[in-house]
Amino acid sequence: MGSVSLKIGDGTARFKRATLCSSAVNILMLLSVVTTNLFALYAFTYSPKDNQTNHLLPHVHHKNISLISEQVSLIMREIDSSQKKLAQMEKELLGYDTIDLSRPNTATELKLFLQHHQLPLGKDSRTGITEMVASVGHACEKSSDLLSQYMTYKISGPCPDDWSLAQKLILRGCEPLPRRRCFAKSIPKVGLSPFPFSLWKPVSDKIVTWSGLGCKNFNCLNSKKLSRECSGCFDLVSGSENHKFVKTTSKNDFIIDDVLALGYGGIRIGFDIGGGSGTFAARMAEKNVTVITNTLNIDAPFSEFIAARGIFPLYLSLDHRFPFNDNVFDLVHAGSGLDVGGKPEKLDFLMFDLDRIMRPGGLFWLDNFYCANDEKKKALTRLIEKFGYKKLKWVVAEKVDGSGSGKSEVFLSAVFQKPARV
Ligand SMILES: *[C@@H]1O[C@H](CO)[C@@H](O)[C@H](O)[C@H]1NC(C)=O
Ligand SMILES: CC(=O)N[C@H]1CO[C@H](CO)[C@@H](O)[C@@H]1O
Repeated sequence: MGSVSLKIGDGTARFKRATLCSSAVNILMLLSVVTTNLFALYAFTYSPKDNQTNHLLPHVHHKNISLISEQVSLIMREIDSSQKKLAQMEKELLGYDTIDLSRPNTATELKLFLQHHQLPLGKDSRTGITEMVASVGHACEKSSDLLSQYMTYKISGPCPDDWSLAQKLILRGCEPLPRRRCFAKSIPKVGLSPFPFSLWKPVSDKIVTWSGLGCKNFNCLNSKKLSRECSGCFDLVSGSENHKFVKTTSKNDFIIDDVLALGYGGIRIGFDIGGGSGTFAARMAEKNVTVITNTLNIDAPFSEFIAARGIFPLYLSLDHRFPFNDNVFDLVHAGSGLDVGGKPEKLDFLMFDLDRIMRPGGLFWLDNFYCANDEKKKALTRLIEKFGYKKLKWVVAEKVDGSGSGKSEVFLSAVFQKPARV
């Protein structure tokens, strides 16, 4: 599902490139500091040609104040210009550049959207801002052709049927996307059931978009293993989906009631990453716990399906900082979707962000995390140890691969409690 996709696309590459470049930038920084100091040394030891009067101390003193201030301002200008040069070099090295709107073929709508607007009354005293700036992901610059294609449409007309183009941009790190002034294709959502019946009511093929997808109906999707969290996950009636979290099939499966009991009734809102078709949130909804499911539409209309069940889909890649304030969630649930691939730091950044949005005393439920090898398990364990969580449950178990290969795989399930850090 959504999270799996995060291994695809340019996300990883971007990250790698940035770390590679950082040492080059460090060297540049060092060089710049050394040059600036040498320059300063030179300026202060430099004596003017007409130094016959140097022995007349009071006079010299006067003279040099003006001379020195001249030199100092020269140095300041020099420092300023090298800093600018350095920033430019750093930008080029890291690939973090602002969007070049002067490029030919840049869509007019993009230029309009990104235009800065000065606040009419000057600086706002509460926020300190002086202008309104529209935000768009810096990596959009790398996909400027796709972005301009995305921003080309008839104003107030129907948008092109291009949600998959938008998702492609997001997966390349172009997130957030610019807003558009056109009407997205609308699909009549007929036959939605009232909550809570909606949680387990099969969703009609007719109320979701199939454009840009290989499958054109849910039957087709159910015959595929889309990810570890979703194999047949759109079948809410006859598959294994409706057993999840209420019945166990292995030692790694925890029952929702057991986990909620660990929170002593304090679990009211939660966040699920890699949540497949939203079954975790659905089961939690039955316990009166509101769960937001983070998802993209990778190979399937996850977002629409989850919404049709009457639960909250958050359409956001895992590369994006979560749009929640610190310490808000009572529970975070994640499975193999946590494995974002790439450098270990990538998982670090994700885990720290998940930790940030979880309140002290909140629970982190690691659910059937697939450990491809022992190193993976150790790396995750080491990382989680950094957070000083209290280990409430911990199960490492082998399961025979569901695809029928007979191979056994190692999974880790655990429930941790976030401490109150002071
Ligand atoms: C959920 O809330 C409803 C309405 O307040 C209540 O009737 C029901 O018993 C609650 N369910 C659980 C599992 O707590
Ligand atoms: C105040 C004063 O005498 N300033 C002198 C310092 O030296 C410069 C250059 O040698 C002179 O032009 C200033 O008149």
